[in-house]
Amino acid sequence: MQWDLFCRVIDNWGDVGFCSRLASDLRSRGQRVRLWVDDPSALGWMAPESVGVHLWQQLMEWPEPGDVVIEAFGCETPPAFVARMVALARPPVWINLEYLSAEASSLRNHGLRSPHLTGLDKYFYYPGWLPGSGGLLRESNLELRRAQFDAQDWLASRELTPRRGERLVSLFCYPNPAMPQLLQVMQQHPTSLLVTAGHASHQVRSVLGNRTQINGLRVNFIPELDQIDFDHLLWACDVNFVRGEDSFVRAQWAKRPFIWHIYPQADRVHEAKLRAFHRLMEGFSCLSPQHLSMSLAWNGLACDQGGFPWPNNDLIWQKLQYDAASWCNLMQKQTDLTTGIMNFVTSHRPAFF
Ligand code: TRH
Repeated sequence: MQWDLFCRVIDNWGDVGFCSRLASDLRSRGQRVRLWVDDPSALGWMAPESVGVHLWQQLMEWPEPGDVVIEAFGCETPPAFVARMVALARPPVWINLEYLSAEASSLRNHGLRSPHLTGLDKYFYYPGWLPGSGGLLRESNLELRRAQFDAQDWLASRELTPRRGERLVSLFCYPNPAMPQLLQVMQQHPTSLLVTAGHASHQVRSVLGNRTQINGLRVNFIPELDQIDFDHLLWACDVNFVRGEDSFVRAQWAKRPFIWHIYPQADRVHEAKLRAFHRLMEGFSCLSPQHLSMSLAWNGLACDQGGFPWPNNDLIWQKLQYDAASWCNLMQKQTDLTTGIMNFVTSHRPAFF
């Protein structure tokens, strides 16, 4: 089938990062995909191999719509394209692919039909963790790739091999007021910190200045990685700080303890989202108190304003590792998003498969 996937870059890298992953996953399953993006610049380093990317401009001649149209994150399909959809004898399946959330409303609204004023139907598709949700992006070969990955080689080739006794931590985040506390506590526990490009490195530099080693903390600034290598980074580290949506999901597939910096929204909407995710993990007995304390502290939601609650005990870290692996194993059993969306399209236009 021919898919048209629309993506507007609101900010940061997640919108286009997620869409490009979805497009290539669909392609790997034999689908044809046109990815329409208003700002594809980040793909240059994030997904240099990506094909079928088209610049979405204000005024343009649209081709005939394909069999499926997806507007990612409510980005409104361009009206001129919708007009072409309406004119087709057999209009495409039209999907509004929403943000990921563990809130109950996502599960309730998943798959709902929304009649559009043109007479077409649009369907809400909500990614998620539970059966009955739209699933999470997970390529069919992901587990095999991860199993075959040699972390020691990968780290050595980048001169990032940790020293004996060091905990290897990756850091990807938004501007975060808890940064000084985190860097402070890491000085007390042997840590090799791999800081990603962008906000994380700007902040670490502003706290530490030119220093890259203070007491037990060693810092390496790493360049922008493509998405394949970003996975490698997450698989190689003992603990991953991630943010937004896409890196958050990738960290869950890494089977390593992760701390999520949720995208901050007005009126603390993000707090409800974060707590809903905590409840979900708790429901599967995969959330230890230490994970919860770190998550709340990192997201500015802890009542205790003391130091960062970094566990200082190896047994606790073993438990965090066990939880992360159990969580991944459980979630891997769920239907992935690409399969889910293809099934969804099948059931809404049965004649196509
Ligand atoms: O960049 P993000 O914050 O993106 C999004 C958007 O801001 C979006 O508008 C918002 O609604 C959403 O967050 C919640 O975080 P995310 O989603 O983790 O996307 C980051 C992408 O960048 C992800 O695809 C991984 C990729 N990446 C690399 O490929 N290489 C790198 O070196 C780094 C640091 C990231």
